[in-house]
Amino acid sequence: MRNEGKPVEEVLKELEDLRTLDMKFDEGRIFGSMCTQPLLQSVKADEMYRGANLGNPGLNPGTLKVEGRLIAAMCALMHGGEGFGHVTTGGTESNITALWIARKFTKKREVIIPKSAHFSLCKAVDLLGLKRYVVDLDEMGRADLGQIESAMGSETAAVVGIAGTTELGAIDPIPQLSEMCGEDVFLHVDAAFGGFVIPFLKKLGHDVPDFDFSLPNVNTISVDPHKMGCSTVPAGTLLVRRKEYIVPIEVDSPYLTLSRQASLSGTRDSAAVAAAYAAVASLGVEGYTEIVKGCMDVTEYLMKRMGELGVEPVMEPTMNIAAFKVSNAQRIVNAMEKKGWNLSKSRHPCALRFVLMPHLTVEHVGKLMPELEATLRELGEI
Ligand code: 0PR
Repeated sequence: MRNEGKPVEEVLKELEDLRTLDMKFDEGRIFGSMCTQPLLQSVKADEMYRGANLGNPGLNPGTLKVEGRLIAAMCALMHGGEGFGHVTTGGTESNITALWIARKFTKKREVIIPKSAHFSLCKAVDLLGLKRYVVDLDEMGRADLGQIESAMGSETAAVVGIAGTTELGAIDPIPQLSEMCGEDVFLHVDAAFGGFVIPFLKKLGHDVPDFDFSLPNVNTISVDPHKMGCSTVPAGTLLVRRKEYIVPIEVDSPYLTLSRQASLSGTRDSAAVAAAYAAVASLGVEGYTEIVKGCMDVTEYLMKRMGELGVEPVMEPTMNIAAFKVSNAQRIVNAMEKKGWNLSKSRHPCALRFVLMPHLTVEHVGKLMPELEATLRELGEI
């Protein structure tokens, strides 16, 4: 730190200049992110609640009520009755907390995780000293049930199912996992992405499996408002079926206004909590269904355009994530980056991946395609 501070205007100008280096969602060039342009009402709510701290809720009873309303709305969406849980910084913190609960609650240490799992679950396994069994995927990118069954034993603490995998948007067979786990094995569903997609795909008449608390043995679910919830970063939710699951991870926080604390974070960003509530309360099921419909239309359009180039999809997309068979996805991603486009790749299988988030339109895909086609030709992919 400098001894003498700079004039505020100078610092703000410096920040403004650096910000111009960042890609912006509304420019329509980001096709590889699971975040999106936050809704205006979320941005406003974010500003309104900046500085409030849910780590010390006694000082912020209003903010605490907002969190309660958000969790109640999320639990209702997940068919969770009264519903419990809290807001986290995102899927990573929710996944770590869920496996922490599972370890404490079952007093066991083995977890079964599909190969498609987000790397946050590797962090969770490492931090919590768990033993991990990784199971393969079927041709639709879903966890192999046979392998899960064989891996399950008397020391299994938890099975993780993914409802909307990061790379392909696949949905694991959660109804079957719920049956297999019964009451003894903890079932955590990572719906960080899919939690704000699958319920609305259902409304649109898509044939998608159940994945939430409507299944009797789903214990915890993570769903992120800062992904398809269209709210500001950082906001995830960890939803739990029963309040008693939280008790084993609570610690005494005697010098705060609330004597017990269950969240991994201490001081907690509250602006994003209000922002998430603003999104959820104002959009409702109808609003999100419209958004998901828009994303699926854009996905379909991309599928059509890629089909015209003769590039095959890895599978028919289940949600607004599409992946295509190419021989070297990384080279394409790098070449497109030089041209100012953000694409991404998937590992299982290695493919060119697109996430068609709400900031993208058919027109954006239309602008992308000639440059992508040229790149694919330059690299000998087509
Ligand atoms: N679970 C799933 C299924 C996820 O896809 C992700 C993140 C997480 C958990 C972890 O969530 P947080 O990153 O909120 O802790 N998936 C994206 C990824 O790592 C996150 C992302 C978002 C990446 C925006 C890039 C980006 O621009 O690919």
